[in-house]
Amino acid sequence: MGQFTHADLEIASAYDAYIDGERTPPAGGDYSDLIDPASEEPFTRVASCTEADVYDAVRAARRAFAEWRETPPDERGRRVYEMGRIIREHVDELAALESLDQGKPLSQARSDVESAARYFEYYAGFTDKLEGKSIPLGSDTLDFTIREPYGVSAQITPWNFPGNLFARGTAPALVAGNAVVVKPAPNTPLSTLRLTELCAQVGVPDGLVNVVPGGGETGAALTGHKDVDTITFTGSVPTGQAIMRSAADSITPVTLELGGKNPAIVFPDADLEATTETISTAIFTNAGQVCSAADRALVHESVYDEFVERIVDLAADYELAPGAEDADMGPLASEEQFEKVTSYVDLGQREGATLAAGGGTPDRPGYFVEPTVFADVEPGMRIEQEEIFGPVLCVVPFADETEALEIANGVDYGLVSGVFTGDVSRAGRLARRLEAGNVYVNDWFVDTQQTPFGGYKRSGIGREKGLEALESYVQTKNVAIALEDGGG
Ligand code: TXE
Repeated sequence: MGQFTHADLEIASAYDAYIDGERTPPAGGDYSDLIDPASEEPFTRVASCTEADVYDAVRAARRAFAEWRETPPDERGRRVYEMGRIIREHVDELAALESLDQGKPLSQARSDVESAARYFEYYAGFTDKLEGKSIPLGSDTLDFTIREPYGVSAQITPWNFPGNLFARGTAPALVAGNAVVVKPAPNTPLSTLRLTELCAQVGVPDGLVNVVPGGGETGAALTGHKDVDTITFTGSVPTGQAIMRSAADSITPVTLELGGKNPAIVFPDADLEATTETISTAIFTNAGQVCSAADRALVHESVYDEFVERIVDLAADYELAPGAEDADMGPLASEEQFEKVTSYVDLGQREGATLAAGGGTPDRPGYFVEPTVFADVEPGMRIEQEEIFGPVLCVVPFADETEALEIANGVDYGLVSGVFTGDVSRAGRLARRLEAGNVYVNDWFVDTQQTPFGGYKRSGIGREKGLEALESYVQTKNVAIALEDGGG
């Protein structure tokens, strides 16, 4: 039997919202086209939810929360673990769905879905370990803390890793005892809808996880809803700011993951062959649409020419094809993203950087952009400062460690960074001084379910993944009990 692919999917003519345990047509009756990014053709339609749908979803989540929070923790843990198991049983289908609307190669989609299952498996064991502590106030008071869920968690997810990021937020939210309403990105809702249906099949209250497909207005209706108790958002800085402003009205806590302009710093004592291979994967995976991509290679001037030569060769080897053909790289996820990335390719040339590889758009339908390398990039150029979110690497020379650090930290973002060197002291020194939530040394994408992930500076607030993520989904209550002197 060959690989399960797009052609094996049964695609419906339209997809509804998923509210209170049921596929639910949108109240306003509106659906929008979903576009296949590899052909630019519409292939189905999906509900455009309005405020009325968001209200129904939040109400259903509120009801489910009342039941879920009273479910014994060990039982909740078993249900969440089951979600991981059922996702693994449907990896082929989920991967094909995500590859279809997002555009990524099938095997990359598969690995993302497996990692989604792992979030449920990883967090499931924590339902009965969210312990409080007792605080000694003296013999006349018994004082202790309880960790309690917030209630309804709103999850606004983007289109680069739709299913994976659904799991990254939903699993810890449920484990902490919350119910969830998800608003997926408008162009990539299919894997989220299917994942939600699967998660509902493991014996949990109806309405525990709901999905309201739609665009920014649907998202704003959700994040501005007075009955939403906590918000988790992954996306752009301006939308993160808008969400934070609206959350300020109701003092709703927010976790924001807002992208980056991540530096990979390469010293002369690094293994250049391994380093260039790692950096090419780190910028070209998922066509560069990764918040933790290696956007900027800062390379010591003594190995600069060799670095550029090697990375240009690697970029030229990438094979581009629709996700179903499972080549190295698929198309970008949308026309908007295609316009954005190609305009930055033009801008880089206008700013005076050297286009050393790629830059073109293959003569075929689909939002394909070649793996692109800009050399001679100077600190302060817009292509060096702004998130392009595509397969575009900027290579910047530096003279010494101090200059490298200055360039690395000289952007508004601070998500991840990397140091490539054979000198462990240098790596340790830089790891302390880099303004980023994650530092990789001689490697990239070394984030797992267990490791906290999030941004310094404008890259965000709070942490996803690891035990730290649970902090976004529990609040602490302190209980002080006056003890009467019983005598005796
Ligand atoms: O982002 P938006 P877009 C960056 C990346 C990309 C750029 C634009 O640079 O090129 O953002 O992408 C929902 N209230 N990242 O336009 O607008 C929206 O429907 C509530 C980095 O997709 O931030 C979608 O579900 N929700 C990134 C989600 O927010 C709103 C991942 C993201 O959309 C809303 C994606 C509103 N007012 C893009 N407006 C990362 N950090 O990995 C929109 N949305």
